[in-house]
Amino acid sequence: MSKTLRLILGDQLNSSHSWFKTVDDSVTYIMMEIRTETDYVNHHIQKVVGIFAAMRNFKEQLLSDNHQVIYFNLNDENNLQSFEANINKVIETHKFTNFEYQLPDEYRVDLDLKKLCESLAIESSVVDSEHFFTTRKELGDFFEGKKIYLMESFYRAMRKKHNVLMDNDKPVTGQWNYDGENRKKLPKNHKPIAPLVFDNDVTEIYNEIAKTNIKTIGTIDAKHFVWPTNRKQSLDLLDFFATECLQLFGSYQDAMTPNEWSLYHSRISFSMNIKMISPKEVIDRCIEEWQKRSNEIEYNQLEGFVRQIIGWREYMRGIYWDKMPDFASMNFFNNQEKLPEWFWTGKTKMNCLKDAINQSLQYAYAHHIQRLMITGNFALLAGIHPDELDNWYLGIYIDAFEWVEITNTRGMSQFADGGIVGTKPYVSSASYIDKMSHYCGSCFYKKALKTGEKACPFNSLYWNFYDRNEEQLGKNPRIGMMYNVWRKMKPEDKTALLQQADYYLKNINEL
Ligand code: FAD
Ligand code: DLZ
Ligand code: SF4
Repeated sequence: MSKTLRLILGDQLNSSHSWFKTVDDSVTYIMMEIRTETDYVNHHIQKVVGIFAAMRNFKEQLLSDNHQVIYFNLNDENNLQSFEANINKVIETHKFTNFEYQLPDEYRVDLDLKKLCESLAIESSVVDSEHFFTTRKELGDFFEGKKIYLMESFYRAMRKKHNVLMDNDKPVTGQWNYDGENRKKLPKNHKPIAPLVFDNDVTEIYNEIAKTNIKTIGTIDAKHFVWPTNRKQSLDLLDFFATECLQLFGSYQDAMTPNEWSLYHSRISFSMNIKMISPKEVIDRCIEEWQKRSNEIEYNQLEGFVRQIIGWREYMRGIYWDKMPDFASMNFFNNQEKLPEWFWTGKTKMNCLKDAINQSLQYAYAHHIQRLMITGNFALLAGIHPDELDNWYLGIYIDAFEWVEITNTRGMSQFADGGIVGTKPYVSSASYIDKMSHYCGSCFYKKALKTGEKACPFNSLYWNFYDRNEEQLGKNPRIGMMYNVWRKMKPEDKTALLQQADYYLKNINEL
């Protein structure tokens, strides 16, 4: 009789997968909490706990649906701590005749599992994870022969192909993209909605991790864990977003303000990335809400959100599979510096960075503009090595998985890919940060000062960045204006800015 073993990874908790449509006595699922996955980077404690909690809940669901499951807890005596070792052992012990797995999202795991299958004496096969709108190859095929991979053209093709917000082959309102309307600062006295958080008691898992020497970062309130750990909570979070946040999502998508960690963002990335819900469910729910309340929810709010999911998210995944493994070592500016120590502690006088880093340590979350225009912006200006940044972003965020982390970090944020993801680097001086946030008013540094003890570091580092990288960027038509300003600046002003930047870079740990 044939006996099949099916692997479910920690980010493959997709209860709608066709694997689970029937209960089959000849099939056993295998899931494992293992050191190769907890240790490939220093993860935030909430990320490890969150994934284990969600994995254990998923296992319970499978069992209650009468599926057979072999589950390795982290500290189980017989846990051999890697996919390969556990699978080999289980196949041998239980005499499985077939091994099956779902396409993993990470290049490293993809290679490992292919290698494992080649070494197995039994039959093996791989199936789709049935989560994304696109296949791994689809974006590469779409842009075949093109040097620039324009997100907007991919996004429009996705809208057409999946008939999202379309009126035959035209966008439903006649306009594809409403990004121009989505860049508002929060009004000074505006109190954003309190985020929906959950109250999961995860002390048992936390204690099990604490018994090991797994290195983690950040803090956790294990009795009241705020992130969704099952499908029901993920759907509740989506519902909360659709009913309470969507109406202001687009407007304040780029806004930042102290001590407000999520504003009108959905915080749905963790649930989606470990596949407790699908991107289709997410956009369908939001479109349904907009259709019900189109007098309250303006179209631009909805379009902005849909674009993030079927545009940016699928685009990043496509870039990942098209450009890996080369992408992981790209370093266009040849940046070599180490991350300042305060990236790990939040102890800096720079208010914007202090807030973004402290909330990341506290919640394992920062929203997009904090990641891009605060931490990412500073790191690029300071010439930090992209490897250091990948480790930081991959570790600290609960939603961080390499396919979407590295493309955002190395690509969008650090321009280390030389312009595959973005057409120009996302850098700014204090003026942009002040335009979009309420950080500068109460900062030790002064946003308007370029030199001197209290000068905002972003100002001199900004010009230093352009000066340092003129060879790589000078001919970029989207940046020409900045170089004109720089070239026209008085030589003594330029020298003062470069000296100030040099001082800050040499004393980066004291900022
Ligand atoms: P919302 O603002 O509510 O947006 C809705 C959804 O759109 C998100 O859940 C996400 O699935 C999708 N989305 C939005 N922007 C992007 C984007 N640029 N790329 C892919 N999907 C997007 N996202 C991750 O999921 N994992 C990561 O590891 C990750 N690392 C990042 C690193 C850097 C340096 C930057 C600049 C961005 C990164 N992002 C990453 C993208 C984005 O910041 C997060 O998806 C978003 O902040 C998640 O919070 P949210 O669910 O509240 O998003
Ligand atoms: C991120 C993570 C962690 C911390 N631990 C595990 C684990 O113990 N077992 C597991 O199956 N998956 C874990 N994951 C998620 C994996 O890293 C993820 O499935 C792969 O990187 C493939 O994307
Ligand atoms: Fe950040 Fe500079 Fe503003 Fe301070 S003054 S909050 S360092 S941008």
